[in-house]
Amino acid sequence: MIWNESKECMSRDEIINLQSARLRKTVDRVYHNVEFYRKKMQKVGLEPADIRGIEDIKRLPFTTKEDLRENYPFGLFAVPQSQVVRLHASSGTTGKATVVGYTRRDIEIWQECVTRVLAMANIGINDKIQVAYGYGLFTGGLGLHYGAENLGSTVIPMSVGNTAKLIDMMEDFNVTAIACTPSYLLHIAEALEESGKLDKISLKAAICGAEPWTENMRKEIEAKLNIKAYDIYGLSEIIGPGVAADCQFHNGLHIYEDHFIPEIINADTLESCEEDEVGELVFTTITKEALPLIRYRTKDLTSINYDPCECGRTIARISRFKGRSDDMLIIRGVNVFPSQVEAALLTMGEVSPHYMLIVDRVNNLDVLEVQVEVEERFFSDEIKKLESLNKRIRNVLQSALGLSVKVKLVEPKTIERSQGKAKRVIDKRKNLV
Ligand code: DLL
Repeated sequence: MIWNESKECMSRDEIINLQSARLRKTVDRVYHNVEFYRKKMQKVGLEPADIRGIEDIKRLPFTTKEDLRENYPFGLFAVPQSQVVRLHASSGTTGKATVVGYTRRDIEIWQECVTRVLAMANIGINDKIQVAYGYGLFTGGLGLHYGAENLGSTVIPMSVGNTAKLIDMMEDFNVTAIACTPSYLLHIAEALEESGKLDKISLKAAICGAEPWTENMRKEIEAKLNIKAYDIYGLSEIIGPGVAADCQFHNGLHIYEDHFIPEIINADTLESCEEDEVGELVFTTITKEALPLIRYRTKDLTSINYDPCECGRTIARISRFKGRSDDMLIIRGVNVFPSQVEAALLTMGEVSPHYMLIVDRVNNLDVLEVQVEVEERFFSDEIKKLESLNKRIRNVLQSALGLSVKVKLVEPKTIERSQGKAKRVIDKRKNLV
């Protein structure tokens, strides 16, 4: 039995009718409550009544992260502060932090979305789940926490920072599920192996997200830990984790279309993409009260498909993320995403999923060096074996990227482990003038 069949298995007509009604309400509310939207709509001669349904969504102007920054902290809020029960904020590493707010109803909706994600991963009241996303302004910790509590699972609010303790509790409490970034889960897997506790744990499922990861990485994690790993997507601006997630068929991430209308656009022309064509994901929130967002450009690159899934859900699916448009590296004119490197590396049995991309400019030429961790034994073997592995990796990467790269094989544990979002790229060109 699917946990919320009535919301996830509607016919396309029912979805469109529901989205249209909610969109009309949202547009009306932002027009009357948020000066920013009123001015933007007036500029293009739009009134709320012009938006009759989702067929008119394309007439509405886009919203961007810059708009949120320019209206920092609360300029885009659509309710008075007295109705805001919680604030979260992005880290602001690339500029001023973006602040997001929630009414009590928003929190309930967010909670329900995360609950649906967990139910989709077959997690229930008999599960004990360690939430090992950061707690605090980041939406990962509290987002997963309340979703799991709402579902009725037993929540262990680990946060990040103490892997040894996490492992002890995993063993002592018979933890059955964990929510954390995929890179942190790899680190946990490594630590479990080292401590000899890998076969003493009862873990069966992981809910991983907050950063791009490939299908190969998902399978690698499943094999290492003998568990099922699921992909959860979300972003603070839209609500936090729980905007979309995959089911047991791992055939794309189901979007909760009763709350968020997705669009895929060509980032250059801003025109809509065809079904299954990769472009930038855009969301309009249709139930959020405190911070409704109209056609918010996520910068995340994916494609959309409307065919019903094998699991029975009819809500649209987005494909695994290729990355973010601002993560794309241009190396000697070739577009490279870190996810392509990861996918290619993990097709080879002998390399670990720990890698780093270092981009530099030498004699006016871009150079991409890929550092990859390989097992200790390669370093103790004769040098020939190391050279031959290096060559094989170079060839695999060259055919995957269409670009020649330098490969540096490094010893286990050389590449920094992350407990939150992994940093996989060092672009030294940014420091050049
Ligand atoms: O990362 C919310 C979250 C927490 C999602 C826990 C999943 C689990 P932000 O910090 O605002 O929010 O970052 C959002 O992270 O636009 C994507 O670029 C990236 N991202 C999130 N989930 C995935 C995923 C949280 N499953 C940004 N796959 C997004 C790929 C992801 N990228």
